[in-house]
Amino acid sequence: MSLSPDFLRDKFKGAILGCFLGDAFGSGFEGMDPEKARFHMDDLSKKFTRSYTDDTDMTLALAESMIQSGGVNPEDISKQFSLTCDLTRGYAIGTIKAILALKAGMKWYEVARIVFKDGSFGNGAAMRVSPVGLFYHDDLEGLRRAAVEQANITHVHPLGQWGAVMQACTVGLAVSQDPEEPFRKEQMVTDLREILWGGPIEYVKALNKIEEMVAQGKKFHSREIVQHLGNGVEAHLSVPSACYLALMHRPDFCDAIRAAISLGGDTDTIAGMVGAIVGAHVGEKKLPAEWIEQLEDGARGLSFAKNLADRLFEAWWKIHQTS
Ligand code: AR6
Ligand code: MG
Repeated sequence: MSLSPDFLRDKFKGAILGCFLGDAFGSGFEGMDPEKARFHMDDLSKKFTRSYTDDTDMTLALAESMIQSGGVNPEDISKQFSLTCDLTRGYAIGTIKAILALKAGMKWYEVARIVFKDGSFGNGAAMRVSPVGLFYHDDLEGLRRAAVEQANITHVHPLGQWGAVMQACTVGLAVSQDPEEPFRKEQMVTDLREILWGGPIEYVKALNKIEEMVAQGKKFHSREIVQHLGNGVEAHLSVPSACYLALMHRPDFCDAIRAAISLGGDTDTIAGMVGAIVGAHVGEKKLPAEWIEQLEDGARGLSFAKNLADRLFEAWWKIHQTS
């Protein structure tokens, strides 16, 4: 498969804006149960300015660092986190404490066990990882390494690390696919299984379940998806759900985000991860314009995010043109 540079650029923008959209549209539903989330689904058609939360905040910071470093460099990412992360945007305690410690001058490899001695298994390292999926989409081994390296700053627990690997890999596979060509969900599951080989049993079990659900061919009810794959802040109880939903609902972006929100629970993060995957698949041009125009702008808002995605593509292209 060979995609034109213009289409790849569009896919980079699709993933970053897809994450922004899922996060901003999903954040009003956080903590609801699936019934309540579905009951409030009409809120998605109301028009107002939609703000982003920590999911987008960290994604942008990671992308910015990767542009400067030409890839993942934990020391530089940490500097970027301490410089630009806005801790008023819905961050959870493990990541807040880690970033506060970075701001206070601690080294990047010293902060990940401040709150949880065995490290965090939250989905914070997965929710921000789409720039890694984009940048390493043509090198899945490099992608796995980079996903873990960026996770290690805040999430050294294997479940937190491998959740980042699974999400980055799904984004990477989505970038590589031409949406005009037939989409083989089963192949995607096989590729994920390969990259997650050697990881925690929780992800193997989740992939088995996804495979079983995909084979049944039907769209499962949100309550059943929650029961089988989860809707929590834990990486292993949210990343598999996001991957499954993106697989089942692409290429319809709005449909995929609605399905993510209807799970309830960690709606902003699950919708953000779904948005990044589907956006990477279809590209920016296929994202809903009437949703994009509601996104917060300003210093680090919509225009900034678009420009950043463009620059991330340029950084990737620079390396690939000369190699
Ligand atoms: N032991 C017990 N509970 C844990 C552990 C552990 N080792 N690790 C995580 N948790 P955190 P994040 C639970 O705080 O991953 C935002 O809303 C614990 O309840 O490391 O960045 C985002 O939008 C902990 O507070 O932060 C995402 O939804 C929680 O998991 C989410 O938070 C999250 O882990 C990202 O959170
Ligand atoms: Mg969240």
